[in-house]
Amino acid sequence: MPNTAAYIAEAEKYSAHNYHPLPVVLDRGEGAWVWDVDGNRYLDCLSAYSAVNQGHRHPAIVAAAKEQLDRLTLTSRAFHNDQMGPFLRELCELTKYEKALPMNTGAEAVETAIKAVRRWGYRVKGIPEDKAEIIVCENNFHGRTTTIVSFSSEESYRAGFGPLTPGFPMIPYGELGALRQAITSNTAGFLVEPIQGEGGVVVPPDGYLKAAYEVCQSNRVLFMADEIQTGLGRTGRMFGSDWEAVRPDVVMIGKALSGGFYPVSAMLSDSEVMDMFAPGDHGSTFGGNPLGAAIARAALKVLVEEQLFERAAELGNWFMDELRGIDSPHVALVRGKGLLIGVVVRDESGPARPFCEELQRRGILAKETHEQVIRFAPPLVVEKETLEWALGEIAEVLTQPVAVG
Ligand code: IF1
Repeated sequence: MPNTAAYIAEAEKYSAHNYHPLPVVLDRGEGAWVWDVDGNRYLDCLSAYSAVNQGHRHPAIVAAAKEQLDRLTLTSRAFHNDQMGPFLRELCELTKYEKALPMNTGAEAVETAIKAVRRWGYRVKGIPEDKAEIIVCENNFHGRTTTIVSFSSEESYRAGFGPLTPGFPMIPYGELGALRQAITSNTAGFLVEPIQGEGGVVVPPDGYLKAAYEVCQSNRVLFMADEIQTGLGRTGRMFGSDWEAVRPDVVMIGKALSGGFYPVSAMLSDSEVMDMFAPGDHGSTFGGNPLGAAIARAALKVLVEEQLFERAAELGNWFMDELRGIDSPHVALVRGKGLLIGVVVRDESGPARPFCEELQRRGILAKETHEQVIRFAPPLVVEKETLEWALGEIAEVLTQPVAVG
């Protein structure tokens, strides 16, 4: 049986080198836990970047997936299927939007929103042809398509992939004045993450989202919230925007919409925006397929029935306080909301990566983001006792005298 090194060598040989994973090869997961090919157990503190909020292989989602696999997997949108309608109704009832457009990946949901909002800009707001602008924030992460990387502020995401898509003025995140200044009569939308995930778990100043929403509203600019990472309970509410009682005009969700079983994403809005699409204008072979829809229905049900939003809020508050209580020479600050938490490592202590490697040796999988940030985002079903154990390990790793590695 091949061992860890052999699996890694094989992947290195045959895959594009677009990742630098931790040296662990996983072959099983259950709840908050995953196992590697050598039988070692780890607490998953990444949750596949918040896709497995419901925990690995949640039994209710497994059951729904199996049942659907035995009936029908894909029809394409050329025909109706008996899962998509109920899925979209349940999703709209839960999120209180009039319409939902199902896609697969997060990036596709963002692309869908960009298309809808641009068209709304032309047809409803009256922006002259090809002049529509969508304001974005520095340090954003919205996906990897050529259009989306066109408005990334991260050089390596863009370099060599041009020509880039125009129409995305960029402003600093969290600065209201910059938003006011950037808006023109050609501004159709403002695209923002309620908390910047990849950006290093950056929480904007209190009141920013609410005020930004109001600025958008008074200028007829659509407020577009990328809730792909912050949504569906991760921050302790259904949406990150809920913390400031903002109801975005357009919401993008993905990741945990399927509990990590299958790529399912969606754009949510009311009819005024969604009705910009007519037959043939947009679509996807797999979007709205019965397997994905059945899985997403079960995944949403788990979030509600197990009250995972509330659980993330409670556990997250406590966990973040405990992390802040660790007297570490290496930690600059701890920030986040709910169970989306970033521990920022001081520059003098070196990058976050060696801390993640030491955590791995102790049975905790966390991934660094932006060099200096260790991200803790366990599945929302994680037990408090498990986090208590993890805190002991984390405290030891963060209080070792020299940066480990
Ligand atoms: C990778 C990051 C997280 C997202 C937000 C859209 C998307 C994402 C707010 C696109 C995706 C993923 C992509 C994944 C790593 C991961 C990530 F570090 F890259 F930024 F979570 F923090 N909007 N984020 O976070 O969704 O098309 O991937 O389904 O390796 O690119 P997708």
